[in-house]
Amino acid sequence: MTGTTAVQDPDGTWNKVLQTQCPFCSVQCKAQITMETAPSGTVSYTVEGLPNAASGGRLCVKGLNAHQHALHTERLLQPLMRKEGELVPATWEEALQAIAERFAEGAAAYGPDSIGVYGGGSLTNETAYLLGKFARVGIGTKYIDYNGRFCMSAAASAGSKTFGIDRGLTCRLADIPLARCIILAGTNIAECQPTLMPYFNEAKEKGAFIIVIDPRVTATAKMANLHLQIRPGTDMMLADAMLKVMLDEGWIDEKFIRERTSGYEELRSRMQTVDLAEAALLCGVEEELIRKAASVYGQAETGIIFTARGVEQQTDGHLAVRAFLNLVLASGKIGREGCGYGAVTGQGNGQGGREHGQKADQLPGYRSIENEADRAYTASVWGVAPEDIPGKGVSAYEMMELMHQGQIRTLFLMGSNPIVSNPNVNLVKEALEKLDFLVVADMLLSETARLADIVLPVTSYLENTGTLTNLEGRVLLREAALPAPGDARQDWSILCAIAARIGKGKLFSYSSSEDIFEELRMASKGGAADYYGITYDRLRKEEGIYWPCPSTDHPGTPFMFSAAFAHPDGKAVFTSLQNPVSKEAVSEEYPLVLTNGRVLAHYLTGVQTRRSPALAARSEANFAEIHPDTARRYRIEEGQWIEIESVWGSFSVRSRISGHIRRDTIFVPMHWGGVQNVNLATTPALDPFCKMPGFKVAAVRIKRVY
Ligand SMILES: Nc1nc2c(c(=O)[nH]1)N[C@H]1C(S)=C(S)[C@@H](COP(=O)(O)OP(=O)(O)OC[C@H]3O[C@@H](n4cnc5c(=O)[nH]c(N)nc54)[C@H](O)[C@@H]3O)O[C@H]1N2
Ligand SMILES: Nc1nc2c(c(=O)[nH]1)N[C@H]1C(S)=C(S)[C@@H](COP(=O)(O)OP(=O)(O)OC[C@H]3O[C@@H](n4cnc5c(=O)[nH]c(N)nc54)[C@H](O)[C@@H]3O)O[C@H]1N2
Ligand code: SF4
Ligand SMILES: [Mo]
Repeated sequence: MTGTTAVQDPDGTWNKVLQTQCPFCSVQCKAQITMETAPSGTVSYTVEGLPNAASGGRLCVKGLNAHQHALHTERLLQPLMRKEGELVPATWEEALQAIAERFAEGAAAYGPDSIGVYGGGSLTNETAYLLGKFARVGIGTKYIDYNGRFCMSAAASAGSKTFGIDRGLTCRLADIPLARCIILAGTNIAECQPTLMPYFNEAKEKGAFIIVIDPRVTATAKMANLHLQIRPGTDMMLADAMLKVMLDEGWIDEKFIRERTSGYEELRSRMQTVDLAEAALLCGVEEELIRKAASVYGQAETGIIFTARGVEQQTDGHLAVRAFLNLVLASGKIGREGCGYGAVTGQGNGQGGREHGQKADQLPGYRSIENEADRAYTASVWGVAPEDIPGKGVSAYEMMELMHQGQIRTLFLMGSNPIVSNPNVNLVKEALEKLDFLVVADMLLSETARLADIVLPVTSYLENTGTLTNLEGRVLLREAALPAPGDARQDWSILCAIAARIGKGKLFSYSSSEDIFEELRMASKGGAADYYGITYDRLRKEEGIYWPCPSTDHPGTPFMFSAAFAHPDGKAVFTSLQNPVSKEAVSEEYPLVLTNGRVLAHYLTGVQTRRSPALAARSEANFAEIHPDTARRYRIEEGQWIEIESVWGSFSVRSRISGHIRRDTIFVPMHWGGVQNVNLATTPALDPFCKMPGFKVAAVRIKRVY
């Protein structure tokens, strides 16, 4: 029944089979939900995976229970407006009118740049595209950015600089079992993309050597042949040390370096300054193990390196990824079967969400807002003058700083919960509270929505149609399976309705998400992320198409760089840069390193998964993973409340004592807000190249709470 929306049977019961796609991580597994109404009137839901190229029909526990939040009684069914301090139900008419008036007042008093727009990587390509257009030529503000800044910016910028294009996986998932050596650096695939595990298990069965780099013995590390239990924040040094060994031993591909890369000589001379023993000491990993990793990867015939947020959410995230890409290039392990690099994308549309204009400096199709030709092309598609498109804005966290300083006074937020997910939450909370006017579009009352002046109810994954691009770069169509509940509306239609009220209706007159996609195709045509050849009809028939896809008879591009890289000279670029920013260092006062991440059953700030009873039951509350020796030193017992404090702030969670973590490190999941929010203690320092916050390293002290 793909393509149609289920409706209730005439007798008021539901007996339907819905075809959909999991709303959570970047694998984007396809699923089928069977709804059956019992004689008592209770509707039951049975969820199964549907065959698809990425997950092969598998679903993880989140996918199996995703419908529970979408069908939750707390779903927002009508707009809410703040009256006398309380959020109370309102009509769309009232809400839209108030938004139009307040936007107009704000723009008249302080200029359009006093209005900020903040998006997310869960939004469909159509909505992400439209949100960028809405900010630039609907409102006329330069201030738009999105939560992918915290997720993809280090790897995306590293891929663009190195290869000339940013697509998460340069090869196919099917190349994983063909690799003889796999490096998983700061990625916990077993919990974060669980349905991909069979690819790695198959590789292992075929004799691949798997190296995991993580401060913890994660479920992913358990499958490793070699686990480098690194001190958080030192990945760049580790990759450099591996490269040093590879150069010294001659485990490099000189022909590949000569023909397909540039920048090698500078890198070679910088490598002379790398001291292996010193690097081993700083990384907290034995020198012998670094040599072993370099020897296996350097000498393997094929190999793939994956990085994710452990390496990337650092103040040197951009260069740390590039240090791993130096290894890929030096050994010539890219552009051929069983080889490549993968930045393991996070959110459902983490890949597509970073291509079509939600980023502060970006226009659709990965065009640049600072390039004259790109501006002129986008303007021609939008039917505006190039000078009507504002210049580049600032990154997500910097927008919070501008709110705090009173420069951004109104915020339109769609698809994010920044009061939990930004670093240095104490400042972010103050920033959001200082706003003159906050509008939040969400399906549930998130922690941030609770602060809003207006909350707009949106459709969930079960009820909206649009495309999402998974971690492979494969564009997938997810069609609405149920009608919108109550007065909830599609994200894109909300943007059109506001645009109409602020006098920009002509630029936003779409009747369906397909209509928007047709414009996106044109807007991306000829850009780095070229979707021109992709149509809804093709997506229905072909079950997904890899971009770039420049014409309707082009098959799409599953595998990249076999002949050339995307820079004008066709070469990939080594880096020999050093980061000017130093990391938060431990001291006598703050002696431990706090890092953070995810658990299997929850998704991001938990707004959705904490409302799913089956998922909430698996992980009820937040915790701090702490080594038994460290716990003993602070007289902390299992399950005890502890306070964790950095110079930025403190939070409280229960202890979970485990020998699976380094003695100098504490790990806390990011899925909880309020007093349990790890971001109360994370640093606002940003990577100078990509503005990624240094989430994964904070110097802290801990104490038991009596
Ligand atoms: N279950 C679940 N799955 C998810 C999500 C979720 O919230 N829950 N979110 C999705 C999203 S948006 C994203 S971005 C991805 C994230 O996917 P991942 O990046 O895999 O997830 P994290 O747990 O943040 O970090 C990965 C690992 O990095 C380690 N780490 C911490 N500091 C360092 C360090 O300095 N160096 C190294 N090498 N490792 C370090 C952590 O111990 C952790 O095991 O997952 C996606 N999938
Ligand atoms: N300390 C620490 N902080 C982190 C991270 C970390 O590893 N450590 N990871 C960072 C990363 S990688 C990410 S991706 C961010 C994510 O952090 P957030 O941007 O806060 O992401 P979510 O928790 O998914 O919040 C999404 C909100 O949008 C709503 N939503 C979901 N789908 C839709 C939709 O289609 N339309 C609309 N309008 N709303 C929708 C949800 O109900 C939810 O309230 O967190 C970052 N913060
Ligand atoms: S969370 Fe990811 S791996 Fe799990 S079912 Fe959803 S898309 Fe698949
Ligand atoms: Mo993410």
